[in-house]
Amino acid sequence: MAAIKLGDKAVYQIYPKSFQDTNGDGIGDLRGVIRRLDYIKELGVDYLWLTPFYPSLQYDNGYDVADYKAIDPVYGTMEDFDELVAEAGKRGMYLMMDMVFNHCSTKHEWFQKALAGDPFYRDFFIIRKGKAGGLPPSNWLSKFGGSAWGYLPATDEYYLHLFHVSQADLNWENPHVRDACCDVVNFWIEKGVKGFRFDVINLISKPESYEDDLCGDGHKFYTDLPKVHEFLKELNRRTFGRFEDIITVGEMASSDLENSIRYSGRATEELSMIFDFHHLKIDYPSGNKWEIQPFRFHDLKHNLFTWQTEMEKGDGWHALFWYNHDQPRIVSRIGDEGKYRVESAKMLATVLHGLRGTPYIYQGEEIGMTNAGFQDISQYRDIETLNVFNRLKSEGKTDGEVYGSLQKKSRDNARTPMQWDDTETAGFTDGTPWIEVNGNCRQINTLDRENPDSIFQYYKNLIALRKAYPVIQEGSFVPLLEEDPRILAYRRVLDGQELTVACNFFGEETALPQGLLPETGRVLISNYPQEGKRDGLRPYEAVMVLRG
Ligand code: TEU
Ligand code: CA
Repeated sequence: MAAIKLGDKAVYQIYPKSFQDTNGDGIGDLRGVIRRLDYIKELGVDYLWLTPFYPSLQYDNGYDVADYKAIDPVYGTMEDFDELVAEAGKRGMYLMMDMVFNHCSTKHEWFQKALAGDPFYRDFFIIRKGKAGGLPPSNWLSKFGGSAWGYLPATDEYYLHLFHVSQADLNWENPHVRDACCDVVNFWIEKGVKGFRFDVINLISKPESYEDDLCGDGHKFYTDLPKVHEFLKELNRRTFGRFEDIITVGEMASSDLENSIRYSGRATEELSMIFDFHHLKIDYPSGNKWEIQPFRFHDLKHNLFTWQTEMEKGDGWHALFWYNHDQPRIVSRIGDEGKYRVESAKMLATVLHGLRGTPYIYQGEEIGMTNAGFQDISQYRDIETLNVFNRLKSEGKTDGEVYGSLQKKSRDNARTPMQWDDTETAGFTDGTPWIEVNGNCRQINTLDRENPDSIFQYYKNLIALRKAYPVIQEGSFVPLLEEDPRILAYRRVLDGQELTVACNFFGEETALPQGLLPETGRVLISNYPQEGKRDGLRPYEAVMVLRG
């Protein structure tokens, strides 16, 4: 298993389609990433996770992979890729590839051969007869709406697709599927890739029989099945686990603590770390993502505290993140995208970067980018959003309700182009961007990053602090002020050193309990000038103090 240290690393996530276009077709490309490597390097990160740029029909923006070992011409060539690896390497940064192994595109040759009747490839997928009365094998729902079973008229059968109808689930019980996936990972390792992110990897094991879910969408039948651990151990042993310097992260959809600890524990030889999403479900407590609810501070705090404490006890390891290409921008979601945008962006960064785990920064987070603010369905691109729009409309929701929800929840919120400068297309493209640029690029862009008060400098400083202080890398987590309605505070402790983090999550000043911040401590970072005595926290104030 990789013996590589995780606590001093940071990862930058790139959504290539929206990062930097270099040929004027309005779509970001690999040469665009190469062009911006110096910018990324300035931040001080170690790894670049790029979401999929393999050949794909782009129904799900590349998560419908049609060939795992090639580059989609829209993004560039294999030579561009090799150059990217080499250029990143010169700057001390490594690539993390996105491996989408729960499903592949129905245009992938495996599925095409299965459709043509090849029994070898048929067994790569989960194909079943329907139930009497023209019903699919079970009532499970796809994550993007509708049945999770796609109909195959030629044979009157169904194939499982937990996501879009163009994404057919792979049959991990079949050893040839596992061989093929190992082969893909080894292919990219040979190209110099040093990191892997495994898409919805806790869903790869499916039950022996397909029963109806009488009280849900079916996810309890395929989430965290015991065999996932076996499959991951095998993948580890046959691919990345043979090397000391490769890191891995599993995207865990609704995984529980016990399984998360096993996926990421050092002793279990599965993955280096996991993304869990429990801290982001705090604004749809009833489980319906599209319902508008204010975020519940107490739930957020309780969630972070429980997972930090329990993961440490079990020796699991977290990938720390506020959002990614599937989630709204965090400053719009639980910060303040208006008056206190800068303060709240820095505050949220402080909370996250002080925690135990490896921090991930999503492109644009380091300049405090906000939600898209799209007002019309023609501006949206995401398949999930388009499906939900139709569903909500057919349920009789008003335009106000539907757009209210999309503007807060759509995945497109995080997918608008990176805001490099204050021009009309934000420096992203010379052509027409595939998705509209947020008009606030006039004010929010990378041009002010030299300013010592910029959000960019703040992120840079947080990453540098992590690299400098073992207490941030390895310290034990101690929750503080569990019941305080406005402040999130915790301590990290290591070898007599004590790091205290205290953050005000709201736009009003709040009292700070006496003695919480050590009087003798040194302020490592804060989003406000620190002088005089501390008896309160200003709006969205964050402070990190070290003692010892
Ligand atoms: O996401 C998996 C996932 O469960 C989500 O975060 C998903 O966006 C959500 O369920 C929709 O409500 C991963 C990828 O990150 C995502 O972009 C892909 O669409 C998905 O897998 C399928 O490959
Ligand atoms: Ca392009």
